Amino acid sequence: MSGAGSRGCGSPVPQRAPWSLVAATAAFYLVSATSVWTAGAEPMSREEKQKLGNQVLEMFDHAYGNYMEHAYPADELMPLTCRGRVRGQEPSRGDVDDALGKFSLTLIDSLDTLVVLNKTKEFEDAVRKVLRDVNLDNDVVVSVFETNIRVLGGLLGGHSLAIMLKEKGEYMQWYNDELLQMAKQLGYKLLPAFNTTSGLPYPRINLKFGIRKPEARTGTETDTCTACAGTLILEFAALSRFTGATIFEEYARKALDFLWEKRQRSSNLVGVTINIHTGDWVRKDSGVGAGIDSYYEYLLKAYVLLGDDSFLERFNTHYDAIMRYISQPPLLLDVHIHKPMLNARTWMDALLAFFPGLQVLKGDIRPAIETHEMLYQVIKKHNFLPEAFTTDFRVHWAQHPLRPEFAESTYFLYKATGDPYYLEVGKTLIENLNKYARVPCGFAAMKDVRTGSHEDRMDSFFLAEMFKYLYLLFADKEDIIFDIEDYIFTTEAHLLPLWLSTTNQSISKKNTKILVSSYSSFTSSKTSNFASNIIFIWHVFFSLPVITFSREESFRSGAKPPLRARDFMATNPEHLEILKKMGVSLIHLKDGRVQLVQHAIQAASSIDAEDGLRFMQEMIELSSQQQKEQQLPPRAVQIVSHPFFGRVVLTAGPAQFGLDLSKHKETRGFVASSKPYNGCSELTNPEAVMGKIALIQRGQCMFAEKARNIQNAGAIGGIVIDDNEGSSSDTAPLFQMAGDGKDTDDIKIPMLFLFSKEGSIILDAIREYEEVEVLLSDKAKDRDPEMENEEQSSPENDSQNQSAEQVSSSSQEVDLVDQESSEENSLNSHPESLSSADMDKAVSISPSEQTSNPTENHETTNLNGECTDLDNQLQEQSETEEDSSPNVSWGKKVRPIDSILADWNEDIEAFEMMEKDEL
Ligand code: DMJ
Repeated sequence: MSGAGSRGCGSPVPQRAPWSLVAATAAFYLVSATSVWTAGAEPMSREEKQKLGNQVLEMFDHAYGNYMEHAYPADELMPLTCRGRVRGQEPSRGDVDDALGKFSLTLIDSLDTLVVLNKTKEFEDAVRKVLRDVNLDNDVVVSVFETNIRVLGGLLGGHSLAIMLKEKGEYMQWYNDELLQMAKQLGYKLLPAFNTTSGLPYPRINLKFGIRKPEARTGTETDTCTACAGTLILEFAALSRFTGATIFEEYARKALDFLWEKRQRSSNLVGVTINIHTGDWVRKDSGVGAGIDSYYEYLLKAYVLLGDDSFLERFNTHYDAIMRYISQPPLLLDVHIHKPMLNARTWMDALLAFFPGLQVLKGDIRPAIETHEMLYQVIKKHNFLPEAFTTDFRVHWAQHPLRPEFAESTYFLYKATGDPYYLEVGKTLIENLNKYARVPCGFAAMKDVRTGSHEDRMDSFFLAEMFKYLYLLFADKEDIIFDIEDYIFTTEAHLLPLWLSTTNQSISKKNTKILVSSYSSFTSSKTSNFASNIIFIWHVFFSLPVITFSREESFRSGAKPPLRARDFMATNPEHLEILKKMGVSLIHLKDGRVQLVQHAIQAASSIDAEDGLRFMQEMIELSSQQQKEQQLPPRAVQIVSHPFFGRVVLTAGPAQFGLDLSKHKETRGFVASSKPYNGCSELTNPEAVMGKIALIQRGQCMFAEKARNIQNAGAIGGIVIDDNEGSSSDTAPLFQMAGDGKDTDDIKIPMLFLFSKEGSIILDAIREYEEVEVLLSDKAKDRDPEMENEEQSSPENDSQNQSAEQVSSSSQEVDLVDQESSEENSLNSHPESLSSADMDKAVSISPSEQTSNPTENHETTNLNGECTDLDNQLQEQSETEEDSSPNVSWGKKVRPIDSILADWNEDIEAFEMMEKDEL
């Protein structure tokens, strides 16, 4: 179909436009989007729509079926390891895990999707399972916001459709409001969170113990995000109106009233984070994405559902402010609530993609079209919407946890305009999901949209929202067994019946007004520093008062420590002894890195303490020098053999030596474990690794030594697997393997590093399938599904049997695509990420890798604003869709290395600027 192409917004915002040009390009964009809208796209046939609808059904079955088979009753499916994510049994991911309450989250979140997708029988089964298996009384601390939108909303959506089905007379005849009773039980469990003077809820609650009791392990928080406090009214009001228990709606209204009172009075904007006790804005940046998004959504939808004009008035006031300050069509850029004419940052986050959908609900279609189109350009460039992206559409945060917001807006825009263009957009979303996110056991979030690597997570909202919106997009009225127009979508796409507006209306009159003037203003806390997410490898604590020399003088005298940093080996007992004498202690971190801490007071003498300081200084210098020398982006290990067929992509750390995968084509081969497994001596099984990619365990000797040993045995590449059990790139910052301080030019094969969890995916695959073939590259390669069979029988696959002599030429390192020197390609070093003193010297990598998913959870405080120098950021780039897309067929197409490196450079720059930023 020509629809998608006909939109004609190929480069809406010139990639290299300096900031001053953005307004001009935005104007161009407006004209472009509008003219195409009126032109329209070719209509899509009923058959094509049905085909796409069926595809959505099949995809849902794949996601839901794998969850039910391999994960249930766990909260979520881990699609790479094909098992359930049980909180406490997996390494903590921080705030993201607060959505998991050991209450079969994905099942509850999927309930009403089953009905929308016409899976009534499955819905009936699912409801029975919820009633039979789900316990809401677990001793677990959960996010109030997430529990409300996903679990309370899921139960209410399930209840709404259960009673609809029951009334129809065929299904659910046995149903007697059991889901509603569960919802009520959960509602009461959440109520203690509102026990604050402001009425704003605590961000977290213990399902069993509530808030304050010592056993609760929560209740000391002071801040929450605006969306966290302002996204309760739909579920709470529905609960009140369904049950007659008015307290829920009252509490949610009170929180909303408070937020309204606290809006910045001159700009009418709200900040991202608020102090739940004082009402002071903690973060004063303001946008329509992470941290605020669904607050606005719920004001408008509360008006729709509850028919209370005050909500509409508030929404309209905010909306005017948004359109005045934040909307810079087609962009939506955060501003400061007190200085709304000043942008707070130059990037946008993925959550704001819901906004065009909300604009449709408001009836403001034109800006909705423009912003949606802008977002679609970003998606066309990166296949998915990265968690954050710059005004010139580069990646700012590279993850994509299969968020549904863009599909949501696409659906609403299609409903509003009837323009078949949006069907084509939906088709692209389906294709991309199948092409890049589908794995044998479900759909995996993208860890990095640039490399195409996966994360072992499939969030419940993917089932609650994505499939609903995609299915509805292609469905005709007769494809759905009820009238969707009778319902409103919550922020999690749960369905609440509009007839609730005429139930228990008296509640709306009991509006509790908060006297905000009585709250004294406290000194507002400083914006939390983004850099605090970074794990500092070296911590140096100087206890200068106990020693008698002047540090500066001493260093100036040029004295050398008895042990030079460059010579230090953590396995050398003599070195450890010297360290001890100097008051330097070694702390082995869980993820395998080592922290060096110096307490001068613990040194044997003041001279030793002085030496210790010099040693630490040298270490810091050495490490930052190493950082400067080389900062490489992460690499990908893609499993290409049956049954993975390239669908599982693992995030790997690069090496500062050996074949540079960013300059050469990928290396492909079968894997074999080396013996000894640590690869620290001559291999005793050279015949097993010859022509293959050797698996070696981390530890015992230098990375370079391992590389030499496997290379000598004829391996065409190596994968070092972390020996720290449970380590994972989901939870630990990736690093690059440093050389051994000597010349490593003799190492010709590519070497990559995998954390233990990713490594065990390969090891498990070997156990199960024996022959496992992988591709080592800088970016996962697309795979045409039809090629799967061909691939298996391809003579190319015989390459793994190549002899040792053939290794360097046959490891597919042909087509040197980038001749730039590594100096030109190397990225700026990152000041916080310093090198490890582990035996295998490791250097931290990529700030974006270290960025915990900041937009994931509304309670996060990671989204600091920044004012990057756009002239620097908008570097040379001529990115056509073609050359920036990872749609690289197997080993044929030249990779867009410039684009990848530019993206990485931008990450580093943005990251560094973020630290400087203070709002
Ligand atoms: C969903 O859980 C909800 O839509 C929420 O409002 C924010 N976004 C996530 C999915 O991205």
